[in-house]
Amino acid sequence: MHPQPPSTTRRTYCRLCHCACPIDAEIEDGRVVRVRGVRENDLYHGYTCPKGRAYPAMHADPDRLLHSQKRRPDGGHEPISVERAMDEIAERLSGILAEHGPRSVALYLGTQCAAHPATGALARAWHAALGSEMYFTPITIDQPGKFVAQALHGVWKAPPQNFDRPDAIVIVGANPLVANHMGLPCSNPGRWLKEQRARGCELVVIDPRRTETARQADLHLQVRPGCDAIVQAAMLRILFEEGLVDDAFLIEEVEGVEALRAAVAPFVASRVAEIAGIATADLERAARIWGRAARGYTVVGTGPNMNGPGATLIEYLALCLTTVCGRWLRAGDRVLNPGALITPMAYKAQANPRRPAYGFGETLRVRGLRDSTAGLPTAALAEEMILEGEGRIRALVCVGGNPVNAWPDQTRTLEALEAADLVVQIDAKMSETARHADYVIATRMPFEMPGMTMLVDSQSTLERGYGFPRPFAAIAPALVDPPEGSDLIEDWELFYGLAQRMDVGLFIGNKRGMQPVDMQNKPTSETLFRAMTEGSRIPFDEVAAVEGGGVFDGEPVYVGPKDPGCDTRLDVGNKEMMTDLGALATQVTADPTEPSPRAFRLISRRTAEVYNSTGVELAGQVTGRSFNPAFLSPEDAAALGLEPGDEIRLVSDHGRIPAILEIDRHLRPGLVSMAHGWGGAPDRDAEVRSLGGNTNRLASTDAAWDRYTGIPVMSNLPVDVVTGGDGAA
Ligand SMILES: Nc1nc2c(c(=O)[nH]1)N[C@H]1C(S)=C(S)[C@@H](COP(=O)(O)OP(=O)(O)OC[C@H]3O[C@@H](n4cnc5c(=O)[nH]c(N)nc54)[C@H](O)[C@@H]3O)O[C@H]1N2
Ligand SMILES: Nc1nc2c(c(=O)[nH]1)N[C@H]1C(S)=C(S)[C@@H](COP(=O)(O)OP(=O)(O)OC[C@H]3O[C@@H](n4cnc5c(=O)[nH]c(N)nc54)[C@H](O)[C@@H]3O)O[C@H]1N2
Ligand code: SF4
Ligand SMILES: [Mo]
Repeated sequence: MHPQPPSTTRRTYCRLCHCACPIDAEIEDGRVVRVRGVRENDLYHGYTCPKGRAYPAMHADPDRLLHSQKRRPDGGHEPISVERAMDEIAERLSGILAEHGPRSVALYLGTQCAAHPATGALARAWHAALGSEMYFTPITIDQPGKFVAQALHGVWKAPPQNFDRPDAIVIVGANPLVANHMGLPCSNPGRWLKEQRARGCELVVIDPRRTETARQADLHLQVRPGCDAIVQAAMLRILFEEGLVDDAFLIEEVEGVEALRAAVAPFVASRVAEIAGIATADLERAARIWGRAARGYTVVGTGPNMNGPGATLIEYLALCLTTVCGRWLRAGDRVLNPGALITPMAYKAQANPRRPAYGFGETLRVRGLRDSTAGLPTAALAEEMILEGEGRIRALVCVGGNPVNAWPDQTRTLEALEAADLVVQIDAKMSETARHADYVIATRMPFEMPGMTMLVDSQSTLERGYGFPRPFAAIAPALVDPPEGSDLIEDWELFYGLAQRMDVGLFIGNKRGMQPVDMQNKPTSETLFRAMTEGSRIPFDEVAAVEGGGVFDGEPVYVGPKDPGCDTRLDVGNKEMMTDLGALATQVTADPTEPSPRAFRLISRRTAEVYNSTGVELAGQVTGRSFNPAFLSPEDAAALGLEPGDEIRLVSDHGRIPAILEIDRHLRPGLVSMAHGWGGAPDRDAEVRSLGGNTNRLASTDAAWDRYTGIPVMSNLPVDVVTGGDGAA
């Protein structure tokens, strides 16, 4: 299919994460053996990261799935041809639908289906054709507050100032120099940051750990976890008090200003600093850096979003910080990144009409949770699969996600997978979730499939502190064939195959319109990509012609003036948000210390060599460490008499896990910092030194959660560190 000389180099882009770094892939004997960044690319300047450089090894992993699998009655798996698997799955799903209705079939689209945008599109088209609303994504266990807060605050019809010449950047609980996600542009983040700081831009990082990003900051507030809302409220108070707000913008475009001013009044800097464990002068300085800058952006990452209750408020306050300083583009401003593969947008200097934020659509049977602008709460999905009775979810189809490792409350997730009538996992390896699935559909990996950057493109235009700084786009063909003797499909082909067998039609397209997918003659990835990019700002062929992708500025795009008579406004005084802030104010003025019998707080983090659970099995080859350490401060380790490499257990109110201790001198005492995505089910606890431990067994979905989005506490979780592990947790 792709005849190639024995050794060759081809330019493409990396698809492991959203950054889409251009790479030169060295191909030997039909396998990608090495990737290198593209130095001459003037956005990326040769940038790649450790996990991206390990991607060829992940493709070549001897444990990679080459055939789909079917579970045997004894719990093990045996190979099955993918066509046969699709026949059987379609038949079983049809039976479940006939007996229990569309709600009984849930779809979960995980993080590893973003590289090929047709996967999500066809999966959703198929699921919608079944009539089911039970559609879930990791968004609701990631940063769901972003979406709900935006709906409560209102959306400006033009981008934020973002990566265009910022003078101040405030990053709250994100570490973009490692995660390459929120906070710095997808490109060469370190180099970009240096350039901005050389221009005089100041970086403030708010994080309990002196992260790689914090070490580059002008000011690091090493806060106690869980203090982000009160810190931001104190910053807002200072901005109002010192006149560091954009009065003209507030008068013209914003409502709720007086409500916000009153709500932040109790958050006196000295008191908040005391609670957050930082210096008052530093907190004041952070507010002044932000308030005095001419331009800038602020973002909140996953850490604060995983605080559970109050997570939406944290995101809302970040929007308030943006809006009170008027950091949105105005009429006549150039939009540096108007997107490339998305349909052109008309930008205007005005607020969009507000839309419902949460509490609409489908009602779940647990905890009264409902849909929100972030989607149905994934943290309730396992319960929905277990809870008997009408409306129970009986089948789960899961693409490029790993519920057993990624969902909060691992024990309940395992119970849910056992309780289900049918679990179908689409994966490239025998992940923990695959081990518990009835069918595992083995897929091609990205170098064996075409790819397109459309999903990042569509998000980076309006988000704060996220995405490409300029309209970067890439479309790549498959580089190599799948391994010889394998029976692998592209993920979307499963949904096409099921739709054919279940006799339902599929539609694909974009904002401009949807078109039916040909169900007689199977389309190619390219046909699907073309349908999705029809009418895009930059034509498909223009992007596809540039190997490894490029920046497609096209015609310059400017923000237009406000519509005559438009009276929609942004809202910084949303009633519910002000009520939530009021509850925090009571804590600040009284004694805020929540008594916890547990000595430590477990906080979330990411490490450079893996992407959630993708790559954990090869981590040993990348870093020499095949587990996710539980990091403690040197002081705490010494006090407990522990040495690096010691096996410990972490115990929460909800569960216990084994872990291997490591020292992090950048960590605030009183904390355990540990990455998620690692470890196995409890039956593999003895393998902690080769698999790591799973932090999600410590998290409960129903002890405390954000009432808007359902996200439970996944960071700032009370735990004890118990010494003397014996392998079994
Ligand atoms: N290498 C690598 N890159 C990744 C991933 C990966 O697994 N590995 N995952 C990808 C995914 S899915 C996502 S969503 C993004 C996430 O991107 P980020 O949000 O940047 O993720 P982290 O690096 O975990 O940064 C979270 C930070 O929050 C801090 N933190 C924890 N609790 C609190 C708190 O209560 N308050 C404050 N202020 N800080 C807190 C932690 O110390 C940590 O430094 O990264 C993506 N990129
Ligand atoms: N405690 C705690 N829990 C968390 C987080 C946290 O910080 N702390 N972070 C949360 C966040 S931000 C997110 S986004 C979620 C992630 O949640 P998920 O998306 O459910 O988890 P991943 O580990 O990213 O799952 C990726 C799966 O894709 C498979 N895979 C790898 N390559 C391919 C491929 O080429 N094709 C296909 N089809 N599959 C492939 C992997 O083997 C793995 O099974 O986890 C959340 N869970
Ligand atoms: S940051 Fe790393 S994983 Fe992400 S696209 Fe670039 S090289 Fe690949
Ligand atoms: Mo995520």
